[in-house]
Amino acid sequence: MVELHTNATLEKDLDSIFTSIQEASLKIYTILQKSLGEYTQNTNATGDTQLQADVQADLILQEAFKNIPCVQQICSEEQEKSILLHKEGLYSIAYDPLDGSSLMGANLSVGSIFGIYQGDFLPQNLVASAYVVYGMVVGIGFASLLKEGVEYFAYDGKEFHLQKCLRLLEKGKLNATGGTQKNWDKAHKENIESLFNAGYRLRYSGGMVPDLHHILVKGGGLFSYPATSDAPKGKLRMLFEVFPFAFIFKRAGGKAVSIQQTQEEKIVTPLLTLTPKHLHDTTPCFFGSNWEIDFVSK
Ligand code: AHM
Ligand code: MG
Repeated sequence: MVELHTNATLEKDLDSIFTSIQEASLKIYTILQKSLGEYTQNTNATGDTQLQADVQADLILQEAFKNIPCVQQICSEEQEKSILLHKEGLYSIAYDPLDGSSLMGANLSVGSIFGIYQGDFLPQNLVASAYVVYGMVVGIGFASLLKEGVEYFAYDGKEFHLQKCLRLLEKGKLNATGGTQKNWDKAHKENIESLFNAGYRLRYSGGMVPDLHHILVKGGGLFSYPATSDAPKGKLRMLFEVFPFAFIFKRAGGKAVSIQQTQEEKIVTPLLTLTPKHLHDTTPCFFGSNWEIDFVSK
């Protein structure tokens, strides 16, 4: 259980972390504007070939968090192990420096994702999460235990301005369907098909950050990255992608679950109750407004 420090301390600490994320996001955006999505010869801990921009974004964020004394440790999708920064610090930050970077060559939006934990990297310890969308503008979604909803800020060329507080309706209209369709199980196929039959529209760019941001901005829908026959534990990583967005969807008034379908039963688990065994563990994941998550959980 998280023993919450006084709200004033948490507010001050989150403020300095959030300011660093804002500053770092602008540096990363400068790199993206000059990049054509060039690959390096290296692979990361999951075996993905890294782009030059993945490596540069990771270094920018490492440097940014080094300057914040309350950050004890960080771990990045691009690093095999966590890195100790300040022994006396209270927070652990897990981040994906450039999610969806393989889309850069197609000039599609990409993002950064941050989970801010008070204590160790366990979902129950999350006190805040943030995502950055690098699109036509740099936009940042931020949620914490201090406020309801998800604050969305956009950069106007000089500074970040609060645009709106994102909250989900009970039910939406968008359906973002991840994973290779021929490898979905029968139950998942049927659920996705019935949503389309009920009038849901496909919205899937292949970038988790813009796809989930789209659902948050439009007020609801479903994003699914299920277990598939080739990836029974899904693709998306708990610490860097899944937990931060599960926290965000919860703060926005929605739900986030993992679903495992065996021949006998369907096991539905709230994402924020899972325990990763390794930093890079993955899980099937479903994010959405309440109606859609209840529908796929039946
Ligand atoms: P990455 O961290 O290697 O960029 O992969 C994560 C991305 C997510 O942004 C997106 O939701 C997913 O991979 C798309 O995968 P797929 O192409 O299998 O649908
Ligand atoms: Mg990623």
